[in-house]
Amino acid sequence: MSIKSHYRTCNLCEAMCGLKIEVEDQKILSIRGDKQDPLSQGHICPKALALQDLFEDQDRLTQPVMKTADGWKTISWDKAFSEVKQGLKKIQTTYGKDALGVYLGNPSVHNLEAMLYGSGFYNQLKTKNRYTATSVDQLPHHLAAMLMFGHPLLLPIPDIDRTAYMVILGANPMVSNGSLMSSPNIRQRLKAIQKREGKIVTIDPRFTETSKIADQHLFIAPGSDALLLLAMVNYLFNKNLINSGHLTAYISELEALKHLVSPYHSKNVAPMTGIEATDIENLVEDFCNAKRAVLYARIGVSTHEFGSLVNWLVNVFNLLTGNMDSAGGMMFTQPAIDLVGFKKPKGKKFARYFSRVKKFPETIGEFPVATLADEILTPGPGQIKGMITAAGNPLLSTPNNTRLAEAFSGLEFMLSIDFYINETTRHANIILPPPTPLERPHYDLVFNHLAVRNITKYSEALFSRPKGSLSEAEIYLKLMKIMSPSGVKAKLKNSITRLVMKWLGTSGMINKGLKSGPYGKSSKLAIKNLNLKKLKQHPHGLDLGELECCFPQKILTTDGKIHLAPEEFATDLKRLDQKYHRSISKKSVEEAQADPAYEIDAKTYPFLLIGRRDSRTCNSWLHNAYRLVKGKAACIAQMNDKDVDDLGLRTGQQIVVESRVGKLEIIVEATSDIMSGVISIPHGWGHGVEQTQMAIANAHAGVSVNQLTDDQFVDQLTGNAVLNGVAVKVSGL
Ligand SMILES: Nc1nc2c(c(=O)[nH]1)N[C@H]1C(S)=C(S)[C@@H](COP(=O)(O)OP(=O)(O)OC[C@H]3O[C@@H](n4cnc5c(=O)[nH]c(N)nc54)[C@H](O)[C@@H]3O)O[C@H]1N2
Ligand SMILES: Nc1nc2c(c(=O)[nH]1)N[C@H]1C(S)=C(S)[C@@H](COP(=O)(O)OP(=O)(O)OC[C@H]3O[C@@H](n4cnc5c(=O)[nH]c(N)nc54)[C@H](O)[C@@H]3O)O[C@H]1N2
Ligand code: SF4
Ligand SMILES: [Mo]
Repeated sequence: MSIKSHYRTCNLCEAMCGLKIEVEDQKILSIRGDKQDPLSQGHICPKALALQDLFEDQDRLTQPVMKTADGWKTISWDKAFSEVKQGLKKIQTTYGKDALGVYLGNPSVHNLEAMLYGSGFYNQLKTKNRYTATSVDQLPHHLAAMLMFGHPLLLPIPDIDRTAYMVILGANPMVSNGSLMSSPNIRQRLKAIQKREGKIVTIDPRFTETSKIADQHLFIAPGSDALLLLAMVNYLFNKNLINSGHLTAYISELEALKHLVSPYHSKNVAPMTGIEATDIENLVEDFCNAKRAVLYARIGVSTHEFGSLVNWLVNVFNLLTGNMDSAGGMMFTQPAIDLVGFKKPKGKKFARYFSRVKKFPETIGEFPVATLADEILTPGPGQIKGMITAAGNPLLSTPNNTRLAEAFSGLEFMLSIDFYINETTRHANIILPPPTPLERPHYDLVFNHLAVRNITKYSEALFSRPKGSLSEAEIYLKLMKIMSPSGVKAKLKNSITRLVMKWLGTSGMINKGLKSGPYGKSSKLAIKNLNLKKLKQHPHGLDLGELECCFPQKILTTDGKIHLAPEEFATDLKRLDQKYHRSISKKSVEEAQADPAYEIDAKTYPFLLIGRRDSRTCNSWLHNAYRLVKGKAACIAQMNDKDVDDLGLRTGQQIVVESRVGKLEIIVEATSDIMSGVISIPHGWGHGVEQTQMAIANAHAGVSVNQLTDDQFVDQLTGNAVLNGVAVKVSGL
C-alpha cells in the first residue's frame, strides 16, 4: 500500500484553504495546508482536521432513517423516497404548494452538488415559502448591491493585499477567517498592511482578536453603526472630501444623499455610538489621507437592527472616497465561472411579493427566516404544514428558536437532507444523508466571487462513496423525479432536464461553465481557453491574478448608474430616526433617553447582547469532532469587568440572562475587552436535546443564545434577523 497525497479546497468556511491530505488506502494520515495553493499558501485552521473526524464519525448517518414510535429506524433508499413522495405530495395536494416550506442552511453554498442539482428540485416545488441562512447573515449586503449596483451578487470585496488603511466594522476575521472576503491566512495579510506602513482600525463593542493586532480600536454601542456612518458621510460633504475617482461620471443621486445625511453630525451621534466626535472626524480624515483605503463591514452590522442602512452607507463611504472598484479599496472579482456576468437583470428581485403573516418582502426569492415560525403557527390558507430542511440547523441558528421548535413539532411532514440527527433534523420524518465533503468533487461556485484574488480550482473526490450510498446529486435527481409535476408537457420537461443533468454530470457542468466563462473560449483576458481538463492540470489551483476594475462595464442597473440614495434606504432612515429621535441634531442623549419608549426597554433589559465566534466552531455543526470541543468550554458569556462587579458577580459564576422571549443560564467571564453595557455569547451551542444522535456534541452541549434573540426584532426593511444588539437583563443565579 502506498501513501498518496491528495489536494483539495477546504469547504468548511469561506476562506477556501488549500489542503494536502495524505492517505494510505482509506485511512487519512494527515491533513495539512497546501503551500502551493495560490490563495492560502499553506494556511489552515484547526477546523480542517474535522473533515477527517466527520468522515470517520460513528454518529454520522450513511443510510436514510425514518422516525417511528420506537425511535429512529434505518430504512432502504427506495422506502425512504416512497415515504418522502407520499409525505410531500399529501401536503401539496391537501393545502397547496405554499404549504411546503424550505430552509437551506449555510453548507448548501459550500457544496457543489447541492448548488448544481438542488435548485432544480426546489424551483420545481413552486413554493413561495423559501428560507435560507442568508436572512440570519448577509441579506442586507445583497440588497445594497442590488439597489446600488444592479445585481445582488455584485458584492464588493476588500482588496486587502493592496490597501493601506483598513477599517473593520463588525467583523472579526482573525477568528472567522473572513466573510464576504475569502482571505485565508488573514493574520499574514493584515500584518502585511502594517509592513506597508498601512493601518488597521477595528470598530466593535468587543476588543477582538483582530483588534489585538490592529493599530486602533474604537468601542461602539451595539446597533448604533448607522449613525456613525451617516455622520462620516456627512463629514465628507461638509469638508469637501468627496472624490469618487473614475466613478464620478457614473454615480447618481449625490444631491439627494447629501440632503439625507445632512442632519447627522459627529458631535450628535457621539453619545449614541459611544465614539468621541474627534475620533469620528480623525477616522474620516485618516481614511481620506491614506493612499488606498477600505471600509469593510460584516456580520456584526448586517445581523443588526439597521443592517440594510449600514451596508448601504458602507458602500457609499467607500464610493465617495474613491475607494470603490479601485485597487486597495473595495473591488469586484472576475471568477472563472461567473454567476453575475454582464447582462442587466430584469428588474429588482426585491418586494415582488410579501410573506403571508407579517408582510415581509421577498429578497432574491426568499423570505426572512425570522418569520418562519409565524408562517407555520398562524392558521389560514397558505399556512406551512410541511418542511424540507437541507444543510441547515435553524433550531440552533435562527432567532427565538424555542418558538420555532414549537412550530416544527406541529408539522405534518418533514424531510431533512443531512448526515446528522441534530436539533433540527430530529423533527424530520425522514432524513436522507449525503456523503461527506471528502467523498465528492468540489468547485467553489460561490466563494470564488468573494475572494481577495481571482483564483480557480477543481478538487476531485478523495474517497469513493461506500456501496449503497447516494451522492447529494443523486438525492436531488431522485427527488426531482418523484416530485415531478403532473401534466404530459411538464413531466417531459422534467425528464429531459434530469437526463441532461445526468448526462453532463457534475464535472461536465463545471467544464461547460469554465468554457463559456470569462477565461474560456471567447476570453479577452491573459488566460484563455480554460476548461476542466486544463484546470485539472493545476491540482493546487490556478491563480487568475489580482482583482481588477470592472466598472462601468459591470454596473448592472437599468440606467448604468450607481445609485447613491435608493428610496428604500431613504425611507428606512425614518425608522432609525424614530429610534434615536430624529432630532438627534438637536436633542441630547439625556433627552432621548427620557423618552418613555426608550426608557422602558433600557430599564427592563439594560444590557445589549452580541455574538462571538470561536476558532474551533463552524456555526452549530462541527461539535461532534472531539478535538474541536475538548478543553476549556467555548460557550461562556463575556461581560465588562466593571459591570460584573456592579452586579455583584464574579468570573466562573453561573448567571441568568433573560430577554423578551427567553432565558438561559451560562457561566460568565469578566473582561475589559467588552464594552460596558454589553454581553457577548457565542451561537451554535445548545446541544443535548432528546432524540439527537451526536454523542460528543451532546456531552459538550452549551446553551443556545438564540433562545434569547427575538424573532420579532428584525431589520424591518428586509426582515433580516437581529442577532447583535438584543436587549437582555442579567442576574446572578
Ligand atoms: N471559527 C469560525 N469561523 C467562522 C464561523 C464560525 O462559526 N466559526 N462562521 C462562518 C460564517 S457562517 C460567517 S457568516 C462568518 C462571519 O464572520 P465575521 O463577520 O467576521 O463574524 P464574527 O466573528 O461573528 O464577527 C462579528 C463582530 O461583530 C461585532 N459586533 C456585534 N455587534 C456589533 C455592532 O452592533 N456593531 C459593530 N460595529 N460590531 C458588532 C462582534 O463583537 C464581532 O467581533 O464567519 C465564518 N467563519
Ligand atoms: N446568535 C447568532 N446566531 C447565528 C449567527 C450569529 O452570529 N449569532 N450566525 C448566523 C450565520 S452567519 C449563519 S451562516 C447561520 C448558519 O445557520 P445554519 O446553516 O442553519 O446552521 P449550521 O450550523 O451551519 O448547520 C449546518 C447543517 O448542515 C449539515 N451539513 C453540513 N454539511 C452538509 C452537506 O454537505 N450536505 C448536507 N445536506 N448537510 C450538511 C450539518 O450537519 C448541519 O445540520 O447561523 C446564524 N446564526
Ligand atoms: S480557515 Fe476555513 S477553509 Fe481554511 S482550513 Fe479553516 S475551515 Fe477550512
Ligand atoms: Mo454565515
